[in-house]
Amino acid sequence: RYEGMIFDLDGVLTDTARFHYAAWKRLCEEIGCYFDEIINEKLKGIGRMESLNIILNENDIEISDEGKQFLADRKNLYYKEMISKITPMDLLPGVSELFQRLNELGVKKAVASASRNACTVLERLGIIDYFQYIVDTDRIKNGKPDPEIFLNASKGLGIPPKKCIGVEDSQAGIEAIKKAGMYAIGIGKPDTLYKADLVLRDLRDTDRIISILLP
Ligand code: G16
Ligand code: MG
Repeated sequence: RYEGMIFDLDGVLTDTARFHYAAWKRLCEEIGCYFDEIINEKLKGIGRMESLNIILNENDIEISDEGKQFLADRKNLYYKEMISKITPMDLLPGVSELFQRLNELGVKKAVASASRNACTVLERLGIIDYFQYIVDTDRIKNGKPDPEIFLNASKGLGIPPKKCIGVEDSQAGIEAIKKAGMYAIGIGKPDTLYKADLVLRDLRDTDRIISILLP
């Protein structure tokens, strides 16, 4: 049986993925950059500065480090404005029920998000106390698809990777979970998350998830 579940935040527990998209879109419109859903897919689970680098690369734009910092800060300002309105109503379907079941079963939970805004979002959602461990992104040297963030979470929970299930909505995240040696549940579409062991539309099918946890 599995003893721990490690959750990504954006796109798994709440739909902040659309806020990241909207914030980048707004920035790109201001600076005359092209940005679409296809580029956005590559940014999921990827850190802020690396995301900006991907956008600038796609547009063949080169700018100074100070310029990049300015743009990344600006995007974050837009993003923070958007997440300031989050409430517990913004939890994605199935999350509350799943957490309750996991608590009853004594399954430990952690958050492995690349976002520096993760704690703010978890607090606004009212779920921060559900987690035994939240990865501090500042301590992670290599972002997803490197397994470091998930290995850190398993260590933080005190549960070996083999006994953990990781849940992700991004390609980079699924790759990270698999490299960490965990069972991977993808949230989204099977064609983009084909590396996952199981792909679900959301976390609503609690019975299915429990049957994997406790075979
Ligand atoms: C999230 C998002 C990414 C975002 C990153 C950094 O990762 O998926 O799109 O670029 O966090 O966020 P911030 O700019 O708030 O530090 P995850 O791992 O939660 O999906
Ligand atoms: Mg995500």
